[in-house]
Amino acid sequence: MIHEYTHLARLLDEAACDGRAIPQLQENLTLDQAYEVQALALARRIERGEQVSGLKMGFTSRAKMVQMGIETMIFGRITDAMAVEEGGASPHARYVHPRVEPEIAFRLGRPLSGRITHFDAMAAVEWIAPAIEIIDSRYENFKFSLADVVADNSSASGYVICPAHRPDMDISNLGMVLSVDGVAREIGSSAAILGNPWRSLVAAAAFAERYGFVLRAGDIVMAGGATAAVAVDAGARVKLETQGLSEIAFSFS
Ligand code: OOG
Ligand code: MG
Repeated sequence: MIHEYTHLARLLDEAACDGRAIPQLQENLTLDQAYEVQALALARRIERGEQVSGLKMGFTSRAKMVQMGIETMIFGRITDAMAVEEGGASPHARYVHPRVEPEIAFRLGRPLSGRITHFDAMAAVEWIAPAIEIIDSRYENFKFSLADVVADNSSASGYVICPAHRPDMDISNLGMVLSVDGVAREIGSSAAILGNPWRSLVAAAAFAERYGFVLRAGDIVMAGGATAAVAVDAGARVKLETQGLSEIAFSFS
């Protein structure tokens, strides 16, 4: 079995490296087995010199669940190699079929793991920021089962974050407008993220304990898309405006 998971991790990792789609897995993996594949694929990134920079939550909003037909909250791991500079550009050819989504990110000043309260979460955060996540499924046609997407690191692929805001500001219901080439494509609120994005950080800490790792000081936690994700073409400029927070943008080259 372990041998087989290593094989699946290699398939997914190579597809991510090449920006090339693969068929959905035909394996009937359990959720725990899928997270095992995810961890093995992450180990390959680490072997290549990438450093884990945190965690991304998935399916924390109704809009995302409806768009992808999955109702279970999931996570993936992000690395330094996935960071895209705010105002910068990311090569479209690096991805299979990238989509962007509006998120809120937390940067931890202290480690977090296990059953924590909203207040524990707030006390551990150094800064918060608006974030654009670039998701990219390694599966053909962006179609997957729950186990497939978890094995594929929950489509983690890129993220844009910057600049930071104080963690004591109220982020429970901030308007968010995601635009592509100057046209508003998705309009929503941070309240769509589990009713309040802080709940996503609480859930992330529980995942960390459940799957045997710790969210460390310095790690970034992405709370999950507040709206459906938007497919983007090469050359597109993506902008996120979040009420009360700074505007962020980047382009696909
Ligand atoms: C899976 C990742 C979900 C989110 O914010 O909900 C996600 C996908 O939709 O491909 O990143
Ligand atoms: Mg996301």
